[in-house]
Order: sequence, then structure tokens, then C-alpha cells
Amino acid sequence: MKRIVTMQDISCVGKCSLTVALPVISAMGVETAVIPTAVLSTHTMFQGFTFHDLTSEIRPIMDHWKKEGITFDAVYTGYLGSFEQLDLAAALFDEFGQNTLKIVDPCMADNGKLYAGFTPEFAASMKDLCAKADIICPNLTEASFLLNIPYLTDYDEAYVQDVLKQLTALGTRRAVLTGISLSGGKLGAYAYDSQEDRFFYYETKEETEHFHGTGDLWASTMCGALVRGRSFDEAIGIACEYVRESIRLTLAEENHNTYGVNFEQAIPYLLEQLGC
Ligand code: PXL
Repeated sequence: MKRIVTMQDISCVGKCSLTVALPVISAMGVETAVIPTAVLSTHTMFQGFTFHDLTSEIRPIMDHWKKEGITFDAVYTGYLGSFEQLDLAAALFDEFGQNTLKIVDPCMADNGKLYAGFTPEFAASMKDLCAKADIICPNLTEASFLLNIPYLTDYDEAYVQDVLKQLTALGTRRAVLTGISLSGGKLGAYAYDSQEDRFFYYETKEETEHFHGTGDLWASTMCGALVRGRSFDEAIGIACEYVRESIRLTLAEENHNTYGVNFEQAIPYLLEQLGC
């Protein structure tokens, strides 16, 4: 069985970061090791969340794994909360990411705004981690903070392609912009492979509401699909459809929660898409 490691926080309620990555990647038939960076009572969209930092555990965890000779088929980082954690994520790539797939989801912003607690300086530092990755998958807000360019809500395909080229110029081979809409009622992900100088766009039906945590769900699914041997383009399509189906199931439920999507009951759909 393939094994990946993912480094991000655990928000006890909220359906994002590790509480999404762990079940989804495991369900895809991939062993999922974790480096929890912090424990929060909820994700930061709730008021009054608690937060306990786990940074001091990370170096000892990695040292122990090195002694045990543990290796991974992919290293995937998500929400990171400090400069020190960015440095540790870089070390994780250096020490466990040789000849493995390295994915950075630079979780820090959405809808034109940084999440609570993040600064433009942090975004600038996140660029250095992106440079070490094989694939990065920001949304347009995160891309604009990474590149220090204005966040546009009104854009065209040429603009998206230009942003993608700027993202790969940070040093990563492939960049995927999630949450891209180029026509009414459609939403998808637009990718660029700088080595092949090739763009790829996958779009699907846009559901009527947007939810928190879908970026994490998207990145986790892409990671799982790639490790299961699907091509880059296939992994993007599978991730887009799984997120869409999870939102559809959420909306189908009366009194559904508003903090995260029903990815759990869409797992059979995901496995069908994955072909296993
Ligand atoms: O989904 C990204 C994310 C992950 N972890 C925490 C968050 C967020 C987004 O707000 O607050 C703690």
C-alpha cells in the first residue's frame, strides 16, 4: 500500500484540514500518516475557537521517523500557522520528500481575504515552500497573495493562464488554481504544467452554495488520486467531481450544517470515480 504524510492542523469540529485529509485519503486506499500542527476546537471561521500549538512536537516526530527508516510516496502540506511551521514543512520536504510527490496547498485565504491570523509577510514566506513543491493548488485569493497582485473577481481565461505561469515561476513544476469559473453555472480547476508547457481546465456544474473546507477536500482528493496512479488531469477531474457531489449531498439534507460539506456520504461516489 502506498503511504503519504500530510502536515496540517486538526480542527476538532469543522470538517477541514486533517479531519478531511485523513478519512478521504485513507478511503482512497492510501495509508495516511499525519503531522498535526495544532489542535483547534473548530476552524477559524467560528467565533471564540481554542488553539493549542503543537510546533514543538514536529521535529521530534520527524527525527523518530528517520530513526525508524519510514518513507512516504507523497508529502502534502495544508494549513500551516507560523513561520516556524513553514520552516518545518520545508525540512519535511528535504528529509522525506526525495523522489516523492510534494504537494503544497497554501491554505491561508479565500474570497479576497486572508484567514484570521495570517499576514502578507506569511504569504510571502509561503512562496518559498511552494518553490519546493511539485504541485501547488491555491485558490485565486491565495495566488494573489503569493504573487502580490490584486485579487480579481472578474477575470478571463488569458488572465488565469498568466497567473498560472507566474505561479510555476515560483519554482514548482505544476500549479492548479481551484474555484475557477469561466462561464455561468460552471466551476472548476485550471492547471498548468510548466515542464510540458500545457494548460488543462476541468469544469463541472457549480452548486448554488459555497462551503468552507472544500479546498482541503479538493487537495486531499487530488493527492490520493495521484498516489493511486491516476494522471494529473484525471486527478483534477476526480477532485472537482467529488467536491461537487459532496456539496450536492450537503444541500440535499434539510437543516444541513454550514461549516463543512457532506464528504462522508459521497465516499462511495469518490471510489467509483477512482475506479476501485
Ligand atoms: O480549510 C482551511 C483551514 C484549515 N484549518 C483551519 C482553518 C481553515 C480555514 O479557515 O481555519 C484551522
